[in-house]
Amino acid sequence: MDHVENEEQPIKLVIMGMENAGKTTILDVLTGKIRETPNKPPSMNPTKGVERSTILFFQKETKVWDLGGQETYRNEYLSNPEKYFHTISFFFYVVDIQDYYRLVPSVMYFKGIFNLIKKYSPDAKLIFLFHKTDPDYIPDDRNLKSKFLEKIEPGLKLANTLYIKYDTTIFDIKSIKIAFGLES
Ligand SMILES: Nc1nc2c(ncn2[C@@H]2O[C@H](COP(=O)(O)OP(=O)(O)OP(=O)(O)O)[C@@H](O)[C@H]2O)c(=O)[nH]1
Ligand SMILES: [Mg+2]
Repeated sequence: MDHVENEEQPIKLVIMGMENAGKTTILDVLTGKIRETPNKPPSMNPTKGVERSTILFFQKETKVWDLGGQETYRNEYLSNPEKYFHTISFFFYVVDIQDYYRLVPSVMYFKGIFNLIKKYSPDAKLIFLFHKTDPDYIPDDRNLKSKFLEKIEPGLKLANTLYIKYDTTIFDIKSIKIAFGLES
């Protein structure tokens, strides 16, 4: 009986990353607010704290927590982890591959979060979205995706944690749908 009840609990999916990384834009594709590939980046407002929505994720009703990434909010999540990091099934971490300035803070933020996920939701699946991989973006010698992975991989290995990664961009909404299993 307990087992059946557990299965009926709604799934919790959390999406985090630095401010301006593109989290809410990504979710707008999944909730159908953005239906077609735009020709310029959509105008967005920073998310204030946590915004919750519901999506179908692998045919299951899933509660999505979009955790706004501005500094005040980041500090709040890390200071009160028991409010945010419990019972997570899927954890998406978004990295803006065009944002050189925020790469190191993003690595630090992820490391802090990762320890808390290990503590509060050790079975959560970990997915990285290397976002703003726009078709016309030329990475030059500052390949932020490999720099980010280089910095976090040792910690993941040490904790025996596997992960999945996707390149995504709002200029190809299929890339976002693929990352969330809506298209193949
Ligand atoms: N070039 C480019 N810009 C994007 C892409 N996705 C989102 N943006 C832009 O990035 C900016 C920030 O997007 P948001 O979705 O608000 O970012 P966020 O991660 O939710 O930010 P917070 O709510 O502050 O944590 C907006 O101007 C978007 O239009 C993308 O794939 N490529
Ligand atoms: Mg947002």
